[in-house]
Amino acid sequence: MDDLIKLERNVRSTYATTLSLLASRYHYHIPISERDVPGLPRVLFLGNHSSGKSSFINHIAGTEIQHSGLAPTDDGFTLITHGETEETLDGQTVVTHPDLDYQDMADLGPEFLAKLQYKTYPAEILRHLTLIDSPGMIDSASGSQLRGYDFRECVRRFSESADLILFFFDPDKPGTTGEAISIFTEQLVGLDHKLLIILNKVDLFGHIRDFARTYGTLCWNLSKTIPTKDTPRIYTTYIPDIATGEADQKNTIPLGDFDASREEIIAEIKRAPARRADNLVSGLLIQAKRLAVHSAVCLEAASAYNHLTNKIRLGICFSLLLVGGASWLTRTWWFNDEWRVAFSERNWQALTTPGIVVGSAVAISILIALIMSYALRKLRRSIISEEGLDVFFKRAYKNEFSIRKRADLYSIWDAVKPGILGVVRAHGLRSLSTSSSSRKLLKKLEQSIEKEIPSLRRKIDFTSSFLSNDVQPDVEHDEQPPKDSVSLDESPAPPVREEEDRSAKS
Ligand SMILES: Nc1nc2c(ncn2[C@@H]2O[C@H](COP(=O)(O)OP(=O)(O)OP(=O)(O)O)[C@@H](O)[C@H]2O)c(=O)[nH]1
Ligand SMILES: [Mg+2]
Repeated sequence: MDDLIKLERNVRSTYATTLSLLASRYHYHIPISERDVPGLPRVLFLGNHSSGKSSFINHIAGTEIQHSGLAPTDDGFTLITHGETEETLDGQTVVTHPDLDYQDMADLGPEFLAKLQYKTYPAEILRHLTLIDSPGMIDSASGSQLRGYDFRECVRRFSESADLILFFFDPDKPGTTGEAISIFTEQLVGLDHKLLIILNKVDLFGHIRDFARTYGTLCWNLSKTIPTKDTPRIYTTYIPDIATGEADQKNTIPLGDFDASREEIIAEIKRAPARRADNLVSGLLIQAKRLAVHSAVCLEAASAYNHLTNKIRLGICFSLLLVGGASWLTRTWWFNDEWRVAFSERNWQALTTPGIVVGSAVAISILIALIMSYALRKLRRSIISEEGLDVFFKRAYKNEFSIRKRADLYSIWDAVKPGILGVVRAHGLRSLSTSSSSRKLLKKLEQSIEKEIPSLRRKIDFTSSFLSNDVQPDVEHDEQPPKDSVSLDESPAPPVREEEDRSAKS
């Protein structure tokens, strides 16, 4: 677990040292949620009511932490993690406790906090994880009125910060409930990489036909709500401690395969820290690559613009020098006695020749100035158009494209282009740095994309220690709790994370 904390620190320091300065120079916004979910890896249990979420938590913890029952049982979220003793904290304390990383949940409202609980239990599996139990979903169009808080928003928040989401169904409700449908189509969009769908209580099927019918109904309902090409995998399982009595009497389907499925789910739960590590590094890598393309194209466009404005400036200086030189060389022609006398006598007719020369010189200068400003405006407009930026993108990566087709670069470019357009429109091309220090920062970023960032993930070995632990409670262990878990009777330790945060931000 120390490895994961170290990795988090390394990821934060890479954000602070390699990314943030370049990002501020090119007005690149690094989304906070993608880079920073503090605390232990989180596993979120979602699903229809009475589908067995709390029972599954009790099963993997090896003891009854959560109440379970046939009627809707949980009406609030419960955060369950390791502690030397069994303790329960209320929601208000959870969001104000400096050592717990849930301060951002405070704005979900007093009704949500009134039903939020934080439980510690000395179960070994919880040493490296926080399990989040949720209220079951119901078939009500107005869930928020029923619960008193915005359930969907809470699900969205917990889902975004979770490393694994388990979505439970049971044979009674293989058709998704109203709430489940809207959560699949709204709150869980884009999170399918960390979503496992579970059909629980399969021991209740009296016959294989019933199982097939229910499984088919669930697939059908999911295919309508999850907009992916393939039907998602459904883990089919049951909880043995609960099922035995009934299964002995009426079970006609062999339960062996479902045991294997349950073991797979538990293995995935134990893999949550590894998922967290992967998510941290891949999130950093994605941001770093996007920032590199963003900065490279900004640099290219700003350099081209500066190059042209410099040329124009040089042209103006050259013309001024030419005019000055020509005037100097022809000074005897300009300042002859005849014109001097005509000027003092206000005899404009006699000054027609020099007047025409001066007038045409001024007219030509104005014309040149107008043409140049028009050309500059046109150039600026062409740079800040999508097509213009495409040209600079290709120019910035001409070496890479000359070697092979880089589809990955194009997909990053698609994600980054709207941001660059916004930046040049809002801040202008002049605001973008073209200094050698910015080029050095970009080079450093590109080097860490190649070597340092991928090597962060390699340093961790998740196959050791906690991944091989049994799913049994271990009340009498002597080890100290990990740094992230909280002993509730102790006075709060210094908030290490906040310090890190501050240093990362600075
Ligand atoms: N036969 C059988 N019963 C189960 C299984 N899992 C859970 N149950 C029972 O189903 C009922 C509901 O279980 P809970 O764990 O309370 O379900 P929940 O999803 O937490 O429900 P809510 O908190 O209301 O959302 C309880 O009576 C459990 O004993 C299973 O695999 N097989
Ligand atoms: Mg429950």
